[in-house]
Amino acid sequence: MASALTKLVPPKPIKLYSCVICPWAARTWIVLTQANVEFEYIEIDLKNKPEWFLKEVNPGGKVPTLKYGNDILIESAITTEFVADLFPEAKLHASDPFVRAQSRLMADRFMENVFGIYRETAFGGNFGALAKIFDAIDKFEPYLINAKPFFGGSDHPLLPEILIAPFVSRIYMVLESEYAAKEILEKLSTDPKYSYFHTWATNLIASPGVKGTFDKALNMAWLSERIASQKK
Ligand SMILES: N[C@@H](CCC(=O)N[C@@H](CS)C(=O)NCC(=O)O)C(=O)O
Repeated sequence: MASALTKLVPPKPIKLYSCVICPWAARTWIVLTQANVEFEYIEIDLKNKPEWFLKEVNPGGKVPTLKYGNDILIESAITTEFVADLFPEAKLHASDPFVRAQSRLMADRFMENVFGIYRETAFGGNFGALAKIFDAIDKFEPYLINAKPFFGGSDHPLLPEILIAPFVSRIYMVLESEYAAKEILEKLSTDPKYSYFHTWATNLIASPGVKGTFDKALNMAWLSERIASQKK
């Protein structure tokens, strides 16, 4: 991983158009932060998108949008991989091709099994869906290989872990909130069956790139507002 003191300077200036409550944008924000890249962060109000953003940056209007020199890149999986490829010294890909393939499989399985639970709670207001987390972990955990503390024994999260990190932090945020049945987090944190997943997830949430880009209070306020508007 890059030294905390030395910023990685990209060949062309990088601007990240993002929004603090967007988990997709968080992927790119995390990778830039973790790799200690020099970049400019621009917050976009998605409820009131600036005209200049739509006209001059991204007519599609979505975040993340990454500007590299004069070129525009979109789609979080692509912008995130671009940063990892631009800075090989940040070691965001596993060096062993098999480990790299497995880590991608792990992220795919996570998105297939765990992402839906986040969507049901944050967008559907169905907090009962959180009980499905245990079955989802059973399906995803076999691919979480040698996560000590991160995939393949890495001392920092690898790209596939960064892709899922925004959802891990948000699911834990919901589990810690008044909306979730308390027993779920209690079981996750005390039952030995889930200790491998829970330790990995806790380490991921605490890793500097993830922690430094996740404003829990703001995200919680967004969620509460959403739930309140659904009740109206
Ligand atoms: N598939 C896109 C999804 C990005 C996305 O949906 N971003 C949302 C915010 S979380 C957005 O920009 N919404 C504004 C809009 O759709 O107009 C990615 O991975 O980058």
